[in-house]
Amino acid sequence: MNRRKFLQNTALSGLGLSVGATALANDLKPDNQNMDMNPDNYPLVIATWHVPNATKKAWETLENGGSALDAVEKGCNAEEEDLANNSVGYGGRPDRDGHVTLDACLMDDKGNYGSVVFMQNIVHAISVARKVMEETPHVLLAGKGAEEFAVSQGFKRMNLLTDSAKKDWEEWKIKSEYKPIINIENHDTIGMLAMDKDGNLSGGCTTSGLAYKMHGRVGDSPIIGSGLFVDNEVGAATATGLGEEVLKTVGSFLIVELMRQGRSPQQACEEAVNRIMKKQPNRQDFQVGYIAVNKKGEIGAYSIHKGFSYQLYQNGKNENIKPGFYLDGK
Ligand code: SD4
Repeated sequence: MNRRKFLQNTALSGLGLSVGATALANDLKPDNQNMDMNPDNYPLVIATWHVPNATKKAWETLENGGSALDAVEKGCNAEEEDLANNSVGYGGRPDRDGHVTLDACLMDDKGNYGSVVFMQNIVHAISVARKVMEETPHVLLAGKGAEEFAVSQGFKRMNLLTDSAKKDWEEWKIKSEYKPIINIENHDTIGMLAMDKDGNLSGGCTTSGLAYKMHGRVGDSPIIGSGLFVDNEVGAATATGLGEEVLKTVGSFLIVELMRQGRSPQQACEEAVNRIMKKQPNRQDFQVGYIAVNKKGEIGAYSIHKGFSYQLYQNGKNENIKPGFYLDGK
């Protein structure tokens, strides 16, 4: 190559580079530039599954002047103390050894995060997570340490294994079939996102995890970026379903980052489910569901299977909605 050609090529590839860099910068640009806020859409509360009491509690908290963080905490508390909910708090199904172990986290509009994992004997795991966030220099406490911290903060110990959950577990033990496959139709880990009247976002997620899991197993729900992620400049997302699959794809963070790059909440939720299914083309025996909201107060939701629903409290209406799902028509 003669010197002239070399210089020409270098100039061209330099040009290519700078054009490429500009395109990349544009691609990565938004945060919430171009994302006009739309006060008609908020305040709002959205949560995984059919949880009208929880969204009502959260909505009332906002109406009474509480923050979005207060709203998700109070909303999630409602499910934690609900005996009819077998996937959260009191009444939650135990692990294979008969222990109810809880995972929970929350995240506020300033990017603060608090979490407890594998905690026993304290019903309001999400409130303990909030104490971790606000009262300690840490973000995540586990097991006995989380329980002892909770007691030091005034939480009362109690046996979370109800008679009916114990009976189900004893029946399960007869066969002890351990398949960590989540029931597709009926589980109700609560992931909740709230937007206050000024458009500020917070989120929370609380669960007793998979029924009859191995003792010590922790799922996606309390892990930042997997079960929950909030970025007040962009939006928020939360997950339910088989936590192992959400963890492997860092689903909630992925959704928020896709929204940052300009995707709608719906497109972002669909892409997060697609990423899971792409890696598991031969497996359809588990459920994952996502919900998301962006700074405009637009909503997205998507799951693998039929059966997932979400609860939306917006403009004074508390509705349960069934979103689209990946296996529709497949
Ligand atoms: C977990 N994601 O521990 C949770 C379970 C769940 O409704 O969502 N259940 O894997």
